Amino acid sequence: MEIDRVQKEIAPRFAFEGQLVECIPFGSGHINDTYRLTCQTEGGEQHYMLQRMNHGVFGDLAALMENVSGVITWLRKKIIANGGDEKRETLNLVYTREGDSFIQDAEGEYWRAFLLIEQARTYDRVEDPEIFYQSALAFGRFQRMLSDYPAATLHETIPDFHNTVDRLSKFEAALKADSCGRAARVAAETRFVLERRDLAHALSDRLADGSLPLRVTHNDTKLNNVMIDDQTGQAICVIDLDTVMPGLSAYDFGDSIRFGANTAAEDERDLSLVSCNMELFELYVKGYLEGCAGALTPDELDALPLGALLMTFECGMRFLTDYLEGDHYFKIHREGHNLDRARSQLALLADMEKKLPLMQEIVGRYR
Ligand code: GN1
Ligand code: MG
Repeated sequence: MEIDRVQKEIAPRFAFEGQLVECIPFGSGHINDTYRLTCQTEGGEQHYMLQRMNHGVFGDLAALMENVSGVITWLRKKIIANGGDEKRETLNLVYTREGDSFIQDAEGEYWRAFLLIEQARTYDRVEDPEIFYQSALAFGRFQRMLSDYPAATLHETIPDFHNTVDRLSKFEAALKADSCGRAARVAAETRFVLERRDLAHALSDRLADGSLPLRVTHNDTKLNNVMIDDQTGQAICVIDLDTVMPGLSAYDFGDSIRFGANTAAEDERDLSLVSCNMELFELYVKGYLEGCAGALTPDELDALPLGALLMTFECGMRFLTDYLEGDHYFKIHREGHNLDRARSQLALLADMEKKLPLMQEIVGRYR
């Protein structure tokens, strides 16, 4: 059994303290598989996160781990200089007994480990608006702390990750190939996507003409990629650094809105429940701009609402593409899961299109 193998073959290769006493599946990501380990030490218990990295999604895991350790080292220095707690305010890698940042096991799979941040958790839904505001502060601060990071040293872990124009071409290719015979089932969604070709260009063109600057961005700013302290309710740490790459601030802002300001879950089947909550939108604008503390240009501020539309559009296309290709990218938990996710994202986009002028007015109020 997998857990048995993790305990006997994988965990012993990492420099964990104490005696391993428990190993349980952990987290809700769509890409990697995570286990929570408990080790009994002399001083009590120490928890770790042991993660199998998805080699199908990330082509060059050595490059990815170079990014991750580079960013962590950078954040640690800044946190220490600010008098913060570097064990809680950033992820910390646990190296292997040989001093490497990851291993390959006998079955060819790749693993890495982090200290688990104690007395904190992630949220899959905005249970309390304050949590969403806290996540906005955290992603804004993250943007600011990495604003002077040597971006040229970062590897592109997934090329064209937020190139929406390229995502559209990939969708069209999947549609044409129709490898699973599912295209006929998504005629309405296909029409909706293809009517929005121009939208796909909205940010890429502005990056190309130089009006929006390339920044170091997180690129997967879902609410559940921020740890919230159980006691204080404050955001303490941004996690899931696998897609930190050069990108647009509007991507990071937009992906947070897509996930957190949605009145429904990402995979909601009842589309009447799906909409963009404008109070949450406003709260996120406030927190994100506070966290960025003046780091964004006027053109970037103008582009934030479009970021929300684009990230939602892109994610909808990605889920639909994966459905057409047989669900090999995003983990699914039920039949048609990627189609449900795609429909829900496209419904959210339709709602956001109506609210774009209001979004622009709100950003205007906080700039
Ligand atoms: C994936 O790994 P996770 O669940 O945080 C995906 C994101 C998508 C997201 C949709 C590397 O993120 O790009 O927006 O699912 N990550 C990757 O929920 O593709
Ligand atoms: Mg994640």
